[in-house]
Amino acid sequence: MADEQVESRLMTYGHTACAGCGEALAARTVADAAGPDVIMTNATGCLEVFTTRFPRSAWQVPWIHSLFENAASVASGIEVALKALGREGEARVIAQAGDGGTADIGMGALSGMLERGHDILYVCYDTEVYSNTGYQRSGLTPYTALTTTSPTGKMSWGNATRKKDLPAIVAAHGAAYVATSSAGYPTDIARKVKRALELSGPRYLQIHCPCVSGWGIESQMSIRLARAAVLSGLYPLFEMQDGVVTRVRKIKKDELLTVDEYLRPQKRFAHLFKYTGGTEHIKVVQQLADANIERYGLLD
Ligand SMILES: Cc1ncc(C[n+]2csc(CCOP(=O)(O)OP(=O)(O)O)c2C)c(N)n1
Repeated sequence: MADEQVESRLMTYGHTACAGCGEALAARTVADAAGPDVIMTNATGCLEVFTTRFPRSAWQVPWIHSLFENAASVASGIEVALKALGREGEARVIAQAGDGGTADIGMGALSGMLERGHDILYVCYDTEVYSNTGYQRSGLTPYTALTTTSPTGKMSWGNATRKKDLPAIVAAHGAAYVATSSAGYPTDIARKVKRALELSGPRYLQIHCPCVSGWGIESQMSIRLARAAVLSGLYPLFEMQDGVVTRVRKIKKDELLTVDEYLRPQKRFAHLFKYTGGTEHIKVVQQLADANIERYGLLD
């Protein structure tokens, strides 16, 4: 990373995230890349809780939390208020939420924001689970992951559904810019935030963020696993403008990993390696990764 981004200026010390939290790393990268002339809204969730434990705040920019479901609506109100006051040149508006706040309960508010064409960058920190309330599944929880509401057992191999293709859903609204990124690649996050802020209209950035306690991993594994998701094809990194994929992060042949290497170190996938029949489910996950590699042309 560039030197000036090593020391975070805009989301600073004083927060209470777990060691190795992907969301904290991603959020401070977003804040520093965006710069000080922003107003941020935040849905209820880990990021809100760990950055603003009363009486402290880790945010050095104007920041507001209201409810779990309405980060996009509050941001919409701020954006039109700035326009009404003739002050839209003074600050860009960024809405932030977790995957539950985005793909589930905040989906309607996000859809409205996109439909009305607000000039907002919406950032979804995708921990693939409701981290803040004890690891319930969300619409972005991957196939077979163990969560407290998709338990494993004789009748269940964990989460039975696949990840909702939210970037495609957002793009179908006619969003100006849609991108995915990963806490494993902070320079990629920073570049995409800057690119998004050069554009106007509704923009969406979804960042894959390891959750140490929710995924059952060691803190020091966080970045390595975020990268393994990308390098196996399970979490493709791409950019779309006006509905068309304009750029992907290619996987070099010698970087390519099997999904095994991503799944195995995580307790939420331990059942796949422990019980007879797990191999069949790992094959399905590998097929999902292969389909991404094909769809986005990820291999060099
Ligand atoms: C209407 C409403 N329902 C439920 C909650 C409880 N709640 C607060 S945060 C949260 C989960 C947040 O998960 P996510 O959006 O994925 O963010 P994360 O904590 O993973 O960053 C839930 C269920 C709430 N605050 N408001």
